[in-house]
Amino acid sequence: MNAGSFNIEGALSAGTHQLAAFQTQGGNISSSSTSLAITVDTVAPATLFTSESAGSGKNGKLTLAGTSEHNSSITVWEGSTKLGTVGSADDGTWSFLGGRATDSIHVYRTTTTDLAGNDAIGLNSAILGSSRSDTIIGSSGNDLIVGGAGGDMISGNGGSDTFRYLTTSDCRRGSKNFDTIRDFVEGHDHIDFSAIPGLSNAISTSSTPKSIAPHTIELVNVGADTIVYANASGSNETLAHADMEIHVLGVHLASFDLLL
Ligand SMILES: [Ca+2]
Ligand SMILES: [Ca+2]
Repeated sequence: MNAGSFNIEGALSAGTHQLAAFQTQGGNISSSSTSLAITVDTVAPATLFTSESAGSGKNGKLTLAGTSEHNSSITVWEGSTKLGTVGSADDGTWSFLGGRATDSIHVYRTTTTDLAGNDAIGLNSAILGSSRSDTIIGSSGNDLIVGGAGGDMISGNGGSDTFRYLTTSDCRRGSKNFDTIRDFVEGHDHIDFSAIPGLSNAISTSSTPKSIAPHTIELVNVGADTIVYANASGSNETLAHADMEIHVLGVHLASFDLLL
């Protein structure tokens, strides 16, 4: 130490550290300096898509939203095209507003840099179907998949996938209108109805109901498959007037497979 300055070099582990200095001279110990807080962040940011929408109408804009580490910089990509960069808030949430998405299948990913400069690829991709009947095959990783309107044929293709519905018109009742999910894996995958108001209850049954109670999803076992019917209205609906129909192949769904 000289001229009132000193240097100490050492490695700090990840986390928050409070540093304080004391001076010892001739057996006397000074009082503590003001403490200095240092946060060492060696953890890569974990960014997730939690919602996506192409907007409504011809002027609808792409909206992607999710969670990450707080105050990070999130870049949204479609293939090798950078769509833009957005910052996450103090609570880690973020929302990206893009231009109009063409009426075709889109696949979005993120890369993130946190405040400490750690870089990471996002934990899932966001796949957005067109307004027509699409065949959508997810990545081998985790996907958030919105088929949109039309009777879509959807495969999650491994990973933990979320099949998300934004409105009841994403999968209407009847042939050519309903969606088919081909490879649902219980414990990994979920069907997410949380964006649709009025769906608060799910029941399993092995016989096709004549009518569906208000605000209710019926999970009907048919052979090895489940047919999902939904009534988002406040009154009983006959099966022919169900608001939604989804066929989930090769599995009997339970209420814990759904996000309401
Ligand atoms: Ca579609
Ligand atoms: Ca997947």
